[in-house]
Amino acid sequence: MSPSPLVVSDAVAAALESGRPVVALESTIISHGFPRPQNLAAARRFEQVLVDRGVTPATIAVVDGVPRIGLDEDGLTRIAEDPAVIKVSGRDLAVAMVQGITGATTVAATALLAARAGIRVFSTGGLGGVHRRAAESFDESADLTALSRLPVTVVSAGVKSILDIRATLERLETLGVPVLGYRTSRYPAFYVSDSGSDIDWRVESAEEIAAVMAQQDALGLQSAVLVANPLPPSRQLDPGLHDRVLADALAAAHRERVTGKAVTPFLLAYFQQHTHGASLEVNIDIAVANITLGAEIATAWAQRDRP
Ligand code: PSU
Ligand code: MN
Repeated sequence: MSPSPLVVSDAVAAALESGRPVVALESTIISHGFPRPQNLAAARRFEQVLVDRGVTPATIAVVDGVPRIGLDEDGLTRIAEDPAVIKVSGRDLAVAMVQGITGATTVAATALLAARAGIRVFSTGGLGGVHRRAAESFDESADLTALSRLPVTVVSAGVKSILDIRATLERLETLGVPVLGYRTSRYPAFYVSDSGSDIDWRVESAEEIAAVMAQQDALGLQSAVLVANPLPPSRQLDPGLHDRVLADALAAAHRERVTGKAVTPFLLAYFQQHTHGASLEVNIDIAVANITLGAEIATAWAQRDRP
């Protein structure tokens, strides 16, 4: 076997080495999820939320062809500010490395690199999933199959209603990925706290989630554990506004024949433009809440090893 091509930052390597908590963060949310220039401030804030809780942040991206686990200030700035940064999923990683590309990693690629580096907890905003009309387009995010084979716990606020949420939950069932509602029995729909779909498992604490991770390992299961963390209803996006913009966004994507990996960024950008900043604020709230819960899970996980 050739040596690992990953470059793990000194801070992340030291934390992993000594069994201290680490949380992975994705970078597509920075490059393609949030608008410039707010995205750089958001990326820094996400890392600070972890630092404040004694957890080491590992923001993951490919910089000049190097998969980096833990970005320095220069790397973070490039991902946020350079419009040439592309979106890199798992299948793009090897080519991006050969061609020296700078790319932001999706949930699929981030989970893959986190798992290879030995990081067990990863917080993000929303996951990719099955798109509406997938029966015709076959558009299902590679996030789902990636999560079926990577032992990482992923905290999200569910998937956005730009997707077919019921179909996404069905696929996760088929793929053998456990979905745990954090203090809820309903799957959240990102901007809105309740998608209307039930989930089978409700958990009450970070310790309980860490215990589930330990039993997954004990059983030799290699899939992710998904933790669904809804925003409190008082902080969700106005449902009327949400439904209007959603319908327009889907119609625009259809009309403009957006396909492939451009679909998700197109819908996210449309949503942001047409809610006039309201969605941005909710989006940041969601990410911060998921990172906070990720910090608790990583801390509970680290404590299991040292009684
Ligand atoms: N959904 C969101 N915000 C995001 C994404 C999805 O609400 O930022 C990003 C994530 O990086 C996710 C990716 O992994 O889009 C999924 O893209 P695709 O549908 O092309 O697989
Ligand atoms: Mn797709």
